[in-house]
Amino acid sequence: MSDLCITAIRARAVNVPLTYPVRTAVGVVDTSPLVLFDLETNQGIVGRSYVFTYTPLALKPVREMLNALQPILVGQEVAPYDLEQLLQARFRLLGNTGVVKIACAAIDMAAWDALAKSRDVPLVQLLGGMRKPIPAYDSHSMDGPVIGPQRAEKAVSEGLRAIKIKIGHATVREDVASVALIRKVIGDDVELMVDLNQALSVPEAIRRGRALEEFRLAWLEEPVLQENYAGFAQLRQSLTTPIQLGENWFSVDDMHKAIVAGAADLVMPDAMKIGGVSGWLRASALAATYQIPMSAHIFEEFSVHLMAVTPTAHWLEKMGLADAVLREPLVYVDGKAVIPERPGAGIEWNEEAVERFSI
Ligand code: SMN
Ligand code: MG
Repeated sequence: MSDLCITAIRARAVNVPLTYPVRTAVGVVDTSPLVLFDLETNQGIVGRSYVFTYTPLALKPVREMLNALQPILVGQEVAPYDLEQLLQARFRLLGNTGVVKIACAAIDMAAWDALAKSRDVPLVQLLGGMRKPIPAYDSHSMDGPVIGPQRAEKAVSEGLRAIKIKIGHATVREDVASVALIRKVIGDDVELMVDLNQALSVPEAIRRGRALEEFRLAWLEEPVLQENYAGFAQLRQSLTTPIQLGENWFSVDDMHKAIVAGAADLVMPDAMKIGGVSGWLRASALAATYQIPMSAHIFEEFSVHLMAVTPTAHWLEKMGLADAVLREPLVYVDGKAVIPERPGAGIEWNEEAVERFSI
């Protein structure tokens, strides 16, 4: 019987400024809305995680969803598997998706963090892996012809060996111009991915994909609505550039349905939406079964540990959405993320910044 038990939880909502807004084909994410979650235990160990709500409109609902779970969580053992089963059963009628799933993922990540801290080891070690460098790509946006090249040049000068940009402009000409410009800046030895954030119809995605074949892209990410698995499968038949999706799967079941529908050359679950550490581990087993390369979507502080125990690990996404409220943001050397030696995932809040950005 583990003697590590939950004594309290704390959920704080912050709206963090971003050096670069995340400009996507379907909207701009101007700030980084985060709910910071602390899981306090009877041993004085505090599990920490954060969730990203994409829009400040969802900050209070997610924070209140987490706070509402305090009566259920206090007294429970810090056993991530059993906590997940308890919460899944509790929300079976409402549905384990959306705000509920996001809140449960925050709890799962914080529980695994606390468990690793109670063993005084980095999360990767608790999961049976070793600290190793994890290849990362720098994630940019629809940054335009001036900022785009500047960001790309800076990233390459810092050692990144892969860059993602967002496209999905009004015309194929603009998309081609945008990709051509960055390919020219980074050269042929740096990988280039593009993210269309679900903006196109299938016929238009085929047109764009064909127009972009010459640039040897590492992947086309979410070219069409992420639920349109048949459309993804059609794109895979029509194009040679690998098709990537996964950040919007709210369960491993969604991932399995996409794979079975032939939608994915590559997969990139989101550590929050897929269900935290527990959900990620099941997703990584599924990707391994089908031998599909598996990348991470944002949440780099947990994902860096998880990628080290992912059999088909591909790329980590470097985006720094929480850097402003972290005491020690993730470190990257020669284009690879360094898994911290600190116990757990390594997340500690910069309390002055948390205070400053609290809503
Ligand atoms: C993305 C990430 C974070 C906010 C909005 C969009 C994007 C990605 O889909 O894959 O980086
Ligand atoms: Mg994306």
